[in-house]
Formats: sequence, structure tokens, C-alpha cells
Amino acid sequence: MKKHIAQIIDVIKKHNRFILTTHQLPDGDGLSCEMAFLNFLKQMGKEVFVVNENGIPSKYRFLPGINETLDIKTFKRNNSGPAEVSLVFDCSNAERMGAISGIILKTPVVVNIDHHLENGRFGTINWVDPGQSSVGMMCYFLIAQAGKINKEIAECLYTSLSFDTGSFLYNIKKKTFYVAEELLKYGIDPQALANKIYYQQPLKIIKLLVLILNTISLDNDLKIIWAKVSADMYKKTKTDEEDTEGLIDILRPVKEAEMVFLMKERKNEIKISMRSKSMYNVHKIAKNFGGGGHPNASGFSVYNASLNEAEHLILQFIREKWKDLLI
Ligand SMILES: [Mn+2]
Repeated sequence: MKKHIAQIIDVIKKHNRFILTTHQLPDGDGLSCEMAFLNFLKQMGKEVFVVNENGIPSKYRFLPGINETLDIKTFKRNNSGPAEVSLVFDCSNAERMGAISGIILKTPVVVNIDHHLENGRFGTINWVDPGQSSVGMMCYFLIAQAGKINKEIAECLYTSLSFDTGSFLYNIKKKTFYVAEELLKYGIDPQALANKIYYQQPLKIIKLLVLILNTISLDNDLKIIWAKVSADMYKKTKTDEEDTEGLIDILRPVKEAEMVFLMKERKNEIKISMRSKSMYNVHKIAKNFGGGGHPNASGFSVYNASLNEAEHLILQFIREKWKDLLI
């Protein structure tokens, strides 16, 4: 860690134009890290662009600096010259950046900061640490080393820590609470932040949730529950996939479940998010289907299948291989 931090701070000192990004369908970890670095690099007098393939989900509009993010079109229009360094957060491989990856990979220095088990190491500097509960933790250590944490950065990084641990419920590592406490020293209000992160759901999402909950199935022997989201449900509730973010956490508290998964219908694709408590390593399932993630939280896609066909394929695999999936 020390070596990577020194190396990255050195790169930052030596260059002036930076571009920041995270994975497509950005989440609370990646976006918070972008905003923390936007603030940090500006303090250092650098020129910084934050570019994301998709728009910013409305629930993250409270993050300090978020209004400065650009979509690819605006970036290309406003861009007066190539960036020298790109920083990519929470992104396990270059493809997950989406269309922006072309621009990112062309910058002379690509800094890849991630905590996924499998990482494509697409950077010129790859700081990959699956032992960290969030990339926000890694950003904390780096920005703290540079002596540049302030209240805005603390708010961003606290959001990242909270988001990737489900509000400090899972994936909690030795240093999580230490870093959270350090961040609180900058005068942030954790209660107010929790409000902004978790208690701002529009009613339409609850209506979508009702439809999803109606599809719940349970395998009592294997202790698995799962649910489905069809394109039709989005239509009925005027929602889209962005609105399903975090909904899988509704399934997690079920006593009968050691593993939960949510299947989302896309065009020619079923996207699956999986979570486990302590019995199963869901990363192994994701890997089998060409996806990835962490032992307790992973994702993958099944292509050219209906919801029911994908469901059948996944359950067949788990029922055959369940012994190999135990932790
Ligand atoms: Mn993350």
C-alpha cells in the first residue's frame, strides 16, 4: 500500500491535466471516490475532468462537486487537449468503464485503484487491494498521506464506506471503523449523511419493490431466495434499472436465506446480483457465468435467455455444485 500511495502521489505532483472515471452505472463507492479526488486535485491546483458514461443517479446529487461531472459528449466538446493522467476507481476491468475506456486508455498514465478480487490490471499503475471494503478506504489513506482531507472529501469518503458496507452491516474490515472515526473529525454529520444516502427513495421505487417481492422464491434445502425484475415492471412503475440499485439488500435480512439473488431483465440479457451471508462464496458462481466481484457480493449476466431460462440455468448450477461453493 505504501509503495502505491507514494507512486500515485508522485504522479499527481508531476502532472497537470487529469481525467477521473468509474464503472458504468456508477455507484456510491465509485462516485464518492471521483468527488473526493476532484476536490483533492483541485486543492493541488490541477485541471480535473470527471467523465462518466451514464448520467449521475439522482440519489447521489448531494455529493459535493457532483454537478461538475461531464458526460462523454460534453467532455469531448469542451476538451481543449488530452489529459496526462487518468484515474479509474472501483472498476474491475477496462470494459466496465464503457465508451469512455477509449479515451482513458490513451492517456500516458492510467492509475487503476480497485478492490475487486479479479482486476484486469489495465493501468500503468495498478493498486488493487481486495482486502479493502471500499475504494473509498484506499482513497482515504492516499489523500490523508498527502495531508489534504477536508470536510467535503470526508463527506464523500464516508459515503463510500457506508455504501460498500451496506451502512456498516457487512464486508466490514479491521480498519473500517478507524477510518470512519477519522473522517468524523472533519465535522461531517453521519446522521444527516445517512439520511441523504438511504432515506430519499421516491415512492415509485417502493411500488417497484412490491412487484419484485411478489416474485420471491425459496429453496429451503440450500437456503437460497431470489426474485425477478421484468421489463414490464419498470414500465408499470415508470422506473428503470437505475432504480433497482440496493434493492437486493431487502432480501438479505431473510432468516431462511444464506444466499440471495435478484435477476433483472435487460435487452437480450438477464443481469444477476448475488449476495451471501457466511455459508456460500457467490464469487464462484459469478465466475462460472463470466462475471466477478467479491465472495459475499458478486454479479454476472446470462445472455439471450428469458428470466425463467436464466433462473433455471443458475439453480441447476448451484444445485449441482453447492458443495464447492461453501466457504
Ligand atoms: Mn466498491
